[in-house]
Amino acid sequence: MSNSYILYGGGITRAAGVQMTLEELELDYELRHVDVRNDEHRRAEFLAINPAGYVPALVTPDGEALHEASGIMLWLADFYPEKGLSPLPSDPKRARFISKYSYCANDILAPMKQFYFPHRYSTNENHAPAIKDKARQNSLERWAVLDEWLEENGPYHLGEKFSIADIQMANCAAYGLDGTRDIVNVFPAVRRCYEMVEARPYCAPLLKEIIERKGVLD
Ligand SMILES: N[C@@H](CCC(=O)N[C@@H](CS)C(=O)NCC(=O)O)C(=O)O
Repeated sequence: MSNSYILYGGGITRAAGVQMTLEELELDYELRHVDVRNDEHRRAEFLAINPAGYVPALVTPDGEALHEASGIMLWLADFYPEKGLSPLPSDPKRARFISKYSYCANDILAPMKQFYFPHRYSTNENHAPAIKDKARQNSLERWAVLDEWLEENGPYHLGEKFSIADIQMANCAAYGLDGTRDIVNVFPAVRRCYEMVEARPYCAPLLKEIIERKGVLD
């Protein structure tokens, strides 16, 4: 059995948020690339680790296989409380943290996924352009809500305190919609938070990689 974590992902996927969390926690891990463009996530070998057939998946040193990026990040942050990447349940900031963290995992991500994969949301391929347009509009509306909130409560989701909520948000913002800057260029408080994450030595290279490779999935 491995003494370190094994992260399945790589490329510009949600695995980057988990990887940034592992880096910030200074944990040993091995990154195993799963090439979703070549359907490696549908192979039996990977489905044995995550039957849902998505990256990321994380195998813990105890051999437990976890999936769902936001759940994995939250578990890691809570499991290593000394690093302070999430407020503990007894901390008054936990309520705000969970609320905003869930907003990004659910409401921000859902329309972005519809935007990237519009053909998955109708049996009629002619619908794809309209689905994409509406998803863009929905996405911008949801980012606007977060932007307003960060404007009042930022720069990080927890004010002056960095957390995995910022990692998750930066990971989404880096993808952008049509281009890699079309979220951060529109929303100033999102941009401020994003740039603070981008300035962190452990997060910087992974965000840079997303931006450089973004074109691959477009
Ligand atoms: N709910 C999952 C979704 C993960 C997900 O959508 N992963 C993408 C890469 S970012 C994937 O594996 N896509 C392959 C596919 O959709 O076939 C999570 O948040 O971890």
